[in-house]
Amino acid sequence: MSFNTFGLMFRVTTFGESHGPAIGCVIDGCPPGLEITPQEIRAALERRATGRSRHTSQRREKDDVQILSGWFEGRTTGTPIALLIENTDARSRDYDEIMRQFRPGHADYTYWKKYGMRDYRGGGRSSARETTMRVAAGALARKWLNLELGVDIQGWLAQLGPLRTDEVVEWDSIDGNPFFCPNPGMVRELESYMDALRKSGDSVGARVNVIARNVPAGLGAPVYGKLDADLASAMMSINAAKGVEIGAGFASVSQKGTEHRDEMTKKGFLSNHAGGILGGISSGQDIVVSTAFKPTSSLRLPCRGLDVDGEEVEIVTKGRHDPCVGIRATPIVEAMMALVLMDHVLRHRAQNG
Ligand code: EPS
Repeated sequence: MSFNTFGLMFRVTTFGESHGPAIGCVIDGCPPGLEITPQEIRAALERRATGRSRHTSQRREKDDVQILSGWFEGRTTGTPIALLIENTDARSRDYDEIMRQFRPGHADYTYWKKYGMRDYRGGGRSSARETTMRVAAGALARKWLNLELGVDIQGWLAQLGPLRTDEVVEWDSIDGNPFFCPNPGMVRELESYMDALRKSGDSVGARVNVIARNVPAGLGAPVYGKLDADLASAMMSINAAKGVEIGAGFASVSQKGTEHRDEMTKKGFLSNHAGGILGGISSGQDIVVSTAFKPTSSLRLPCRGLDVDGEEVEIVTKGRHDPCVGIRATPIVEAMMALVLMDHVLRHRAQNG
């Protein structure tokens, strides 16, 4: 049981480590005939890449994706699609000093406990690098969903540390700044906050939201295949994710039933506290998911920790780390939304025709 595969009908298996020779994925179950080019996948990857601004990791990867199979004359063939990206800018010596140490707040410790060994270079598969192939696979799902059903998926930064960033939402501005911030009036404040944070050597968490529009009603199954459960699982599977809310989420706790219920009229629902999902099945309303990302645990500020012999050591992490991994998470949550919806559309068709 190794669990590197995601989805039932649109199945994505990812492989590779941050500092290994390459990362890749195999997508099985993609419908034939989808027109897609490597350039389209590269464009999706570019939005997630490191080094796009001074506010993210300065590692420079080209993410030059190759399509190795399942694609002929510009279209998917229905056979397994293999995608591969070579790692070209890993600097493994940065990790020499923590080879035998566990960074507090990092998966170093639990990987060691589980496997009795770990690829300490760049965190191996616990690295944000692993999310690259989710975005690559997500590009196919997203395109298919849009062409087939008109589904439109958009993510945004909702909060960075203490700064709420979506009190004003201008959809067209999201891709025009390095934070995926929908409020152009907040960008300067975000820049100053991040510049000071980077200087201090610390890191911070973030909240990233995603909305899917034009999702047909009826996706998801009543009990064990709930659409919201699968979305929550998908978002929680992103490295550094610590919480997921669907619709009103934890705000539902303090709501009254009269407030939470989304009243229905001939013109449609009057609100969307359900986040587009009722009883695990899509209602046809927008699907809204919010994901919390923890602060990056790889810090140059010294802290107390243990080594593999159980000895107390002072830990300092070198490397080119993101001071806020949530800044790059918007394309990742969009990809996970696309992958889950695609899988559920195919599941729905398999049962209901
Ligand atoms: C990461 C640490 C940095 C990031 C990396 C995620 O890499 P390195 O191990 O080389 O210092 O650059 O992100 C990517 C390479 C990427 O493509 O997302 C980490 O510890 O998660």
